[in-house]
Amino acid sequence: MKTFYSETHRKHYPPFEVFDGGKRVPYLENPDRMDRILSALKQKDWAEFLEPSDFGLEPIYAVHDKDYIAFLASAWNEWLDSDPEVAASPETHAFLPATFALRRSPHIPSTLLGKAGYYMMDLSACIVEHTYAAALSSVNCAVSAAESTFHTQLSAFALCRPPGHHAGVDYAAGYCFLNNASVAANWLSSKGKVALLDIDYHAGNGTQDIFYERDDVLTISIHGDPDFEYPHYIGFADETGAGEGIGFHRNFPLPAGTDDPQYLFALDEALEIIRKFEPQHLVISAGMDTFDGDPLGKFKVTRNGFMEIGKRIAGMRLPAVIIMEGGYANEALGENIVTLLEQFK
Ligand code: SP5
Ligand code: ZN
Repeated sequence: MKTFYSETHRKHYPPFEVFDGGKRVPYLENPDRMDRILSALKQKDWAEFLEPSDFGLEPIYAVHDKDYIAFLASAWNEWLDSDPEVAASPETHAFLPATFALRRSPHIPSTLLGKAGYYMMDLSACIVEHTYAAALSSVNCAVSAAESTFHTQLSAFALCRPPGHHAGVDYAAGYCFLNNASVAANWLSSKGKVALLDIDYHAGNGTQDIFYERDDVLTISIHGDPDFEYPHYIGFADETGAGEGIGFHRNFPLPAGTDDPQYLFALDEALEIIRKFEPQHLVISAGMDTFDGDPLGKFKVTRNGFMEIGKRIAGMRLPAVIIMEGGYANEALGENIVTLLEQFK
């Protein structure tokens, strides 16, 4: 299976994030995640590693707001220039706002911190010096995998870091800056209908926002109920699309403690909806944080569960672009994603 991967992600490694209660903790979405996946994949003879191609900004602008991209590109340097304390020890800092926009008025402030509160949704999408470069290379992995899948009609893997599914048209959130899966799905949508299935533990709010009013890309997310879980304000069952897109988004919020049988029951319903839609291509937002023991998750999906999930999705017989999202139980992460991928080869 073609696996698109770039080393560019390494320099995006914020020194901390902020958890509930204002607690500063080491950044959970770390480069070690990729090392675990790489070493598990390298033990398999079916994984073929490829550098992504550079697709430039056009496929990104087709999904994201230009001013938001300009903010991402310049935020770190502007912050460095504005604060001597940051400039004195940049490696100990991460750029985060301390205020958040309600977005009730159309005004986007002209200043750096005003923009930060507008374009950043929480305290885990920290920006450091090379965040933008890493986000661009992550998107390029996703589009490269989409292009490969389109040309070969075989499933491909985009080993993306940073992840993407929490990033919306004009905002960063939850370790995500550019929505890799959405850029790939939108790129594929010019070739025919696309279904995007999000199996990360967290609701794919960014993806939901991006395609909410479209009927050519069906989006489905299976996740921890936002009533108790991040991202809290989106991902409920009654959000099913708007305008042309009514009926083309579905959420499956599941309770804490969800185990393999409960998960697979929801998955089967999601796959049935996808079958009826008759897409040309499938995009999978593959987060492994549903795993029993993930530090950010409350589900109990097992290694065997990932095998069955992979089997059932692969059983759709659709060329799939599999995009890496979350998953923070690093010691199990490599084997978990390999177990899922193996079902597609
Ligand atoms: C891509 C992805 O999986 N992003 C997830 C971002 C989640 N950020 C959550 C922050 C809230 C942390 N709550 C910590 C509970 C630890 N027991
Ligand atoms: Zn997640």
